[in-house]
Amino acid sequence: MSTIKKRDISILGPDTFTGIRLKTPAQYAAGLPAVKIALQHAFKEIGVVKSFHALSQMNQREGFDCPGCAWPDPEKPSKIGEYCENGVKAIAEEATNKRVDRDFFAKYSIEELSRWSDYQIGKSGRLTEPMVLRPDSIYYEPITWEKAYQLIAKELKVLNSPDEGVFYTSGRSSNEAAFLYGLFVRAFGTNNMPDCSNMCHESSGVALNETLGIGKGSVKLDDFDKAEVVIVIGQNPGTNHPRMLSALQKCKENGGKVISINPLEEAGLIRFKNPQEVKGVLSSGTALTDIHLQVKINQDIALLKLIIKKLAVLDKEGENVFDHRFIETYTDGYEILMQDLEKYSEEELLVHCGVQLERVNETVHLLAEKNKIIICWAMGLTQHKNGVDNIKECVNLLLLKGSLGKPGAGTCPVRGHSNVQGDRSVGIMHHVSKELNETIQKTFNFTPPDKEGLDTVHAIKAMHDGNAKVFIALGGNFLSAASDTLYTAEALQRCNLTVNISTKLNRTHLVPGKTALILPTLGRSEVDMVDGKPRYVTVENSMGKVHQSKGILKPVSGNLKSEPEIIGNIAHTYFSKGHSVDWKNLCINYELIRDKMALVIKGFDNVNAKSKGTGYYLPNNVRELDFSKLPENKAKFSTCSLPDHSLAIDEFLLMTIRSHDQFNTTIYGLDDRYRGVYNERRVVFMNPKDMQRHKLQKLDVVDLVSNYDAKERRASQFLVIPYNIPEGNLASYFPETNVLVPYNHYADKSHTPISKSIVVRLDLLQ
Ligand SMILES: Nc1nc2c(c(=O)[nH]1)N[C@H]1C(S)=C(S)[C@@H](COP(=O)(O)OP(=O)(O)OC[C@H]3O[C@@H](n4cnc5c(=O)[nH]c(N)nc54)[C@H](O)[C@@H]3O)O[C@H]1N2
Ligand SMILES: Nc1nc2c(c(=O)[nH]1)N[C@H]1C(S)=C(S)[C@@H](COP(=O)(O)OP(=O)(O)OC[C@H]3O[C@@H](n4cnc5c(=O)[nH]c(N)nc54)[C@H](O)[C@@H]3O)O[C@H]1N2
Ligand SMILES: [Mo]
Repeated sequence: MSTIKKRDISILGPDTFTGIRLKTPAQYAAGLPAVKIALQHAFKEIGVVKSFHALSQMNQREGFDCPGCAWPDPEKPSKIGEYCENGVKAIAEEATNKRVDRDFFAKYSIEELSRWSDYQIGKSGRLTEPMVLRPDSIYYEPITWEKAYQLIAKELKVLNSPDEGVFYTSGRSSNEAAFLYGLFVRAFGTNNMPDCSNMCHESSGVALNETLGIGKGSVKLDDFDKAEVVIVIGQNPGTNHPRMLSALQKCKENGGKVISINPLEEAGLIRFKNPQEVKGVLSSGTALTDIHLQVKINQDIALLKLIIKKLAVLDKEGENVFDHRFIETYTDGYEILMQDLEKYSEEELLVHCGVQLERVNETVHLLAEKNKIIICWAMGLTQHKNGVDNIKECVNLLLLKGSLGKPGAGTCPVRGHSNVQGDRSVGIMHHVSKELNETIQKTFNFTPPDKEGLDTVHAIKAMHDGNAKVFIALGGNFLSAASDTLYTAEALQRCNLTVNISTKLNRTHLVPGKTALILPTLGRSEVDMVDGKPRYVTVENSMGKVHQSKGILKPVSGNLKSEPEIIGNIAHTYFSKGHSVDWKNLCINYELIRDKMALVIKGFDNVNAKSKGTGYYLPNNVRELDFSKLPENKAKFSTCSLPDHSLAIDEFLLMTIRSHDQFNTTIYGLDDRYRGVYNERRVVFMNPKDMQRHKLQKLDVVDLVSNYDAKERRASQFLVIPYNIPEGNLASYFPETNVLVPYNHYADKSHTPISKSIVVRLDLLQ
């Protein structure tokens, strides 16, 4: 075995402070400050002219889909602009005028770059040409596209089995790119397709599939206009899906109520000043939340059970609270659910969830009278050991109320990345789908593998154990996004080859395998030309609508390739000529890819025509109340246990959340404006009573320490911030705190890391 010189890399980057300033947390979201700050970001990164050019086409019919979150566009996008503060930041980040070119890489070694903060790394600019890092070297050097493809083909060919390859996807890729990638990986011979969804909404997919027969939500955007109640649980839309606030505003204007369930009182859920409206800017805005239930971290099941139990009492008293006709016709398991509830006392549930009884009663009285209810959720529910059950308990409530398959009601898992749902629809998954394999076989004349592949956490272990040796990523920042940063770093470094198809430099590029490649690709906002003609791609939003996206900006470099081209060329080089798929032509002509998607993917028939204009909705059985895919042809009630978090006296539950100035591992800035924290990310939010008990003062410096399976993990140097958060709970930002999350602790069934309920203690630094 050849030995390799160890590179002196900092895995976690600096843990120094940047100069904190604190203000009172905000009492409303958006308004003029949001417009001002958004434009400041854009002007600084891309200049005034390019900013207005880009923003005029973002989320417009002939333009490009925002590369930020997956919230849908209205049927008639606003002419003033259909985007939010964080969408503008996303575009500023992608279209930046700064460049990470060959001179940059000649100047800075990866050892040096690894000592930069994520913020500095991200701000260095866009990647411009393919780069390679050779074994023993600490400098990336230019490489031609052709040589890069050959290098990948060579490393893939020497693997003992296709299962030694890992093919990650992040949810920004188009349907066309993801389809081609999934096809190549299956043709190569493995289902090792971990994707960002494994760390994100996988728990939603599992829970919804098991209970309702589809892993996606059921509501459409205009359901918010008709809803009587919208419950927003475990989600912070003011920061992560700001355009959702307009939907909540409409709901309120039509007489609907909003309930928020969250350990924090997030500004975006308190009040919204809609920057698209004059009155939104000038007036005090719209109050959004009617009832805030300040649940303790991961005690949502206790709270929901308590609400359901109290509703059941009213129902028994003859108040007709549950929709018995719906329950009878469409569901299975009602009696068992009611029996199971008997096991719990109201007092015990109240103590577990930590919510005031008065608030619970208000909620019960509101819900008792309504039957058009939408439940929206995100990472606050999915990233726990019992993430799947959290969502099943939400489904229980909706089923009891008959709140499915009718206007103004249903499930709304609010997706993260702009095309994460589409990537799944077109075949990115580690599970085997017999149906998909059959259509691939029929269309392309090869047999896809029928062995389950590796998801994210198992891919990390396989690389760590030496059972996987080549890592290829279609987007994303695997090292920083995944749990257990130090363990994941070892895993990546043990690979023979790591390949990142990326738009921007990130920490994963700096923690490479023995050899590493960076393949720079076009961003969503850029013109994608072939033979002088622009191409467009398709994406699917959070509500299952497929539509086109066409870039309009000049690419940052003439040496970028589109994602489909890169994948097609890797496949073409790997198979040389001997394969039944015509990779070379397929990757040039997206119409051809879509024609094939139409043959292979359910719901994509005639996608070339149907995706034009405002696009079309994919089939959704819940909207039709068709549960024929499930046993007994019925939707399922579930009995879920209460999570067990018995903490020692010095232990806390930590949730790792996003600040207002980041998109996952991309750090836009150092402010978390709504929570009143400026110019600092190394903070931990703590209840003042806990601070007193632990003799901590504001801005004391602590280490966060987790201890799972007798292994201590440490995130150093965090400033304590007194905050309105339940006792025993802490909050801090990801990715800095990912080092604390053990790779082998994850949600049952979905394997989503437990990033929102990590047991930690605090070490006070003198
Ligand atoms: N600007 C911006 N937009 C984004 C992203 C981004 O980073 N920046 N990321 C995108 C992605 S990939 C995703 S998945 C989404 C993420 O969107 P969110 O899920 O909104 O993101 P988080 O910051 O993880 O927020 C989780 C929320 O859940 C709450 N929470 C935590 N634990 C619990 C709990 O146990 N119970 C309850 N009820 N609440 C809890 C937190 O207080 C917080 O308000 O946003 C997408 N959009
Ligand atoms: N502790 C903790 N960990 C978490 C979470 C948490 O809440 N807490 N959230 C989890 C969630 S919900 C998610 S989704 C994951 C996110 O995991 P990832 O999706 O892997 O991470 P991102 O930070 O979104 O990836 C950013 C990188 O994507 C690349 N990129 C951007 N746009 C494009 C594009 O158009 N094409 C290509 N090819 N590359 C592009 C850029 O190089 C950029 O550096 O993180 C997870 N990790
Ligand atoms: Mo996500």
